[in-house]
Amino acid sequence: MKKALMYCSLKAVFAAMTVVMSFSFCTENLDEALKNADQPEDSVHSPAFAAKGTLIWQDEFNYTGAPDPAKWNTETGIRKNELQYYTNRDVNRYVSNGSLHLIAIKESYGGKNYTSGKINTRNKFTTKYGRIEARIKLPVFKGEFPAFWTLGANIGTYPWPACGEIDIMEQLNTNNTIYGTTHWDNNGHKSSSGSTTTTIGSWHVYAVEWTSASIKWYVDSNLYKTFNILGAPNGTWELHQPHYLLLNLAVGGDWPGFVVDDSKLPAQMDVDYVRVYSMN
Ligand SMILES: [Ca+2]
Repeated sequence: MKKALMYCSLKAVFAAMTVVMSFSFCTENLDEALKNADQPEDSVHSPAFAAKGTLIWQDEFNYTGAPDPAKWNTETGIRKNELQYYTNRDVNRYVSNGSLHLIAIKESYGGKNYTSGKINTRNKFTTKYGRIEARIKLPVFKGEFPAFWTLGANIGTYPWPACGEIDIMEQLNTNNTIYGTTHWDNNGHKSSSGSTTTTIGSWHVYAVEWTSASIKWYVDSNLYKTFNILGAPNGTWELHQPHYLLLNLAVGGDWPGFVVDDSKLPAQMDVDYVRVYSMN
């Protein structure tokens, strides 16, 4: 048993070394590509990561109109303690010029003073494990609370947090801090979180690499948090179940607070693509 463990650890070390080496090899090209990509271009790929597995799902947003209904649902209505009303109108979520736009607007609607966009892949795409990535340009205004995240597909049977949640990217107000978090249930709500900083108003690839052993959070090639889930320690079984994807731009809430810089609205979160690669 010990020998097997040691072998596994060595294997992990070698795997980690390979990952680090391939990242440093490709980072320069990727950074260069990102630097030259103020406008979203679908020719901008992430070769450092594509080699890690098979592309199993994607939306490159190479069309015009509502988010592809074969891939996405639009969520509508209010969310607890947030200031926006999510609508299914084009003004709040629209695809054009190679990107999805989630747009926060200052307007009275459904009893709220703001509207915005939120989409998900529930009942259309789920994945258990994989590299889940999106290239995103965040808005920069006080009151913003954008997120790229997952929820357990069994949420209908196992209400949050027992369904599990992986927050690939969350950010608050005009802060340069990016948060990566997972939530689960273990006789009550549990969570584990990490953070890093980046230039939020520029394009970045936000990703998790989720395997049966761990969840790793990245901004571009910067690995900033690793969470062990091997053997589902501390009741993390929900992190070994299929999850669906979500993207939204919230305005205000318990976490970002309730002060909004209306002078910056409308403001939009742009998403060049969402791609999912198998990890095995
Ligand atoms: Ca695109």
